[in-house]
Amino acid sequence: MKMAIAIVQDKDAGKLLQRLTREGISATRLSSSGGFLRAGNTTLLIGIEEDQLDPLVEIIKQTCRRREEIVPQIHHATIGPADTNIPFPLQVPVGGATVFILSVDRMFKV
Ligand code: 2BA
Repeated sequence: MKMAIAIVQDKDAGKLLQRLTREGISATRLSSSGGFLRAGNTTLLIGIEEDQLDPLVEIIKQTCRRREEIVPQIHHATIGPADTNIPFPLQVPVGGATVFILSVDRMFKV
């Protein structure tokens, strides 16, 4: 058995979970946030048999989109008549999904 940890954008999480449920793939949804943007995202824990991995990857590819996020930055300018803080936007690509696949030694339910 494998454990897929998929970090996806909140905007894609609903559609992805819907597809997984339809395909009979169980997942647990965790609210998370990225260390860089400090914005909310969704982490899915997906316990899955190895032969289901390829269909899982295909579903993730079909449902998670790459987007550009605009992050406001403050630039501290020291030129000009006085020190000035000038806001300027930084464009950061996010997604489609960051996925880790781990081997599971044992899984049980009681
Ligand atoms: P964040 O950490 O908020 O990162 C959002 C996006 O910012 C990243 O998109 C990447 O394009 C950019 N970014 C991240 N760290 C950067 C840095 N040090 N310098 C410049 N740009 C940086 P993605 O790569 O698509 O990542 C989306 C989210 O997936 C991340 O949100 C984080 O929550 C997670 N993630 C990505 N790589 C990871 C890793 N190696 N381990 C754990 N979580 C990861």
